[in-house]
Amino acid sequence: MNADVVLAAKDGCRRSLARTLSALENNTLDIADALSIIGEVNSDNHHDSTWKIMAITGAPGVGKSCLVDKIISQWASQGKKIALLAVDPSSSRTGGALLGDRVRLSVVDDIMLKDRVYVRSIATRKSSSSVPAVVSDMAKLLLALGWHKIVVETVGAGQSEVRCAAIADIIVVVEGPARGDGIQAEKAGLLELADAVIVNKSDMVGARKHADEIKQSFELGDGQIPPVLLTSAITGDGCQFASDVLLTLQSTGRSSKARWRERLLAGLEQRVLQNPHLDSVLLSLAAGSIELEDALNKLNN
Ligand SMILES: Nc1nc2c(ncn2[C@@H]2O[C@H](COP(=O)(O)OP(=O)(O)OP(=O)(O)O)[C@@H](O)[C@H]2O)c(=O)[nH]1
Ligand SMILES: [Mg+2]
Repeated sequence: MNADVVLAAKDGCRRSLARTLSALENNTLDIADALSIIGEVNSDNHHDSTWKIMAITGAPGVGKSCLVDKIISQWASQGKKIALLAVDPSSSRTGGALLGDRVRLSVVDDIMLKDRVYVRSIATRKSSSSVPAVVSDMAKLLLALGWHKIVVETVGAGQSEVRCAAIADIIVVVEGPARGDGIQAEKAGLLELADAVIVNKSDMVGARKHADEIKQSFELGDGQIPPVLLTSAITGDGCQFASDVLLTLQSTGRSSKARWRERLLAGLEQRVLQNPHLDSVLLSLAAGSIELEDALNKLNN
């Protein structure tokens, strides 16, 4: 990749930014090289001791995108520059994004705010890197380019998506109202990672009850209990309060061990995927000439 494109991205050219991020996604640009091209940027990030990368995750359709739209608008109107990385659950079988009909964020059409907001979808099915590694590299690049806060929206279903959340400094889990079949995030293993929980769709019946159930579930465990907030991304109820709470949210001690476990596993996966012998080891496994244990030994160095 041409260094001029990276430098143009640094100068604020959105098209060059998109190309630079694509190059990270396609493995034609290494994050270390990108950072050295950019050099030290003059940003006020150094004075901000709160989180840099926040993940918003939760079951499909709970209203993550609508909520992100509201929250980003609040922060952008306070002068923050926010980049949203929306991880598209893509299928390697169909080769396409499953959710083609993502909601369009109103904040990107807001004349006053759009210069402070950048939105990028990530469908990394073509990449030889693991998805969390790509998301993490993109977030690092955007921070180096002077974006203040990176928000990663990822569906909290499936291991790879959960690991995308684990690259963040703080994780916000979104739930919908009670459906009578328990806490969705708990089933997906997300609650242990949560630094805050938002029960969205508070305009619908069962939201308050569900928030109480989640609080009770936290009280049964040990460690610091994260805030459990109610919002309606449609009416706007609770969104201002949620934005304020999230902006200064600290990671809880109880979530950090779970987060490091996911990061560790993602790192091991990345190491295997980038091993130059992967292809030949897979062929040997398929031919039955080596055992799984041998393959693991070959790849794990
Ligand atoms: N009643 C009500 N509907 C909502 C609320 N927030 C979102 N919705 C609706 O829920 C649907 C899904 O919203 P999205 O924001 O796309 O949900 P999401 O969690 O981002 O969905 P995926 O990205 O597909 O997982 C849309 O039809 C929204 O209009 C809310 O607070 N109340
Ligand atoms: Mg969404």
